[in-house]
Amino acid sequence: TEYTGIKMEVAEWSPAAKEIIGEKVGGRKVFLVAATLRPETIPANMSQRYGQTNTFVGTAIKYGIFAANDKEAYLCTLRAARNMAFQDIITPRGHIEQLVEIPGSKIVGTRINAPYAINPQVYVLPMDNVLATKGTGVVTSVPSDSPDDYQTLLDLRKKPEFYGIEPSWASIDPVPVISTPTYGEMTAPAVVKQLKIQSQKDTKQLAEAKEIAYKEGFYNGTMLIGEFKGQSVQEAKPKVRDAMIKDGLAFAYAEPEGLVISRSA
Ligand code: ZZB
Repeated sequence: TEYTGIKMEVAEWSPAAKEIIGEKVGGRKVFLVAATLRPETIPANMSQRYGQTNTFVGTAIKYGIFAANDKEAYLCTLRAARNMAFQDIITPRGHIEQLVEIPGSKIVGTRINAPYAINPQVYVLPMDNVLATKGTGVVTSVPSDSPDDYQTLLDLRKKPEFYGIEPSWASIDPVPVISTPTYGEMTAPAVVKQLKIQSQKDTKQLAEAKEIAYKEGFYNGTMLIGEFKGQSVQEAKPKVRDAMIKDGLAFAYAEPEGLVISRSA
């Protein structure tokens, strides 16, 4: 599977994370790295990143902060860091240096850097259905186009105390990025409604919703925003990806096929 790894610089750690991390990352900048198959939903340049309203981690998942080089460190699962070390993302090749081990539950409440015009304060929030065995274990949230992200955002807003978050952390509304003929400018909310999905626990229906949203976005979607506004998703997708990679905001991240376990499996 060919993902795009999205780099999101930490602006301020949660108090719990701060305590664990201390001085252990040295002078390195730390980035959460999210793996996505839909880079076109978060078109970014140096000053803006559209679509993203927050980032998700799994509270029961163990993460690490790994030195990428002398200046940067990446927060992801150990499994992902190992893969990165064989793709020249983490150097030297094949070698990983874990600076910190940290449970997902402690990362919640961390704020990521958003020098973006639209969403200035983007928080790390908990999601039940994050798989430790896929991608980096960090998921960038695009509730306009991802049914899982949209439903999780609704759950968090309904029960912030239960999920251990401040209501304000989940206050950013979905931002329209792609329009589709069948579902309009908010594909994920429309599909969630159509399938009568009630919570994150409706995993079967969510898998179906994801399938629908993927297909509709890819084959019939048009970009509403950013440099490639007006173009079809099929056309814009590789261009958005290449532009973000060129600007140093993302990198190509692949996973060996046999090791990928899909969430719907
Ligand atoms: C942003 C985004 C925007 C995504 C969207 C999807 C959609 P798949 O197809 O099952 O391989 N993801 C990545 N890693 C994980 C993980 N460890 N656990 C759970 N979910 C994860 O799923 C790949 C997508 O699932 C990725 O692309 C990521 O969310 C999430 F508008 O990134 B995506 C219709 C989907 N729309």
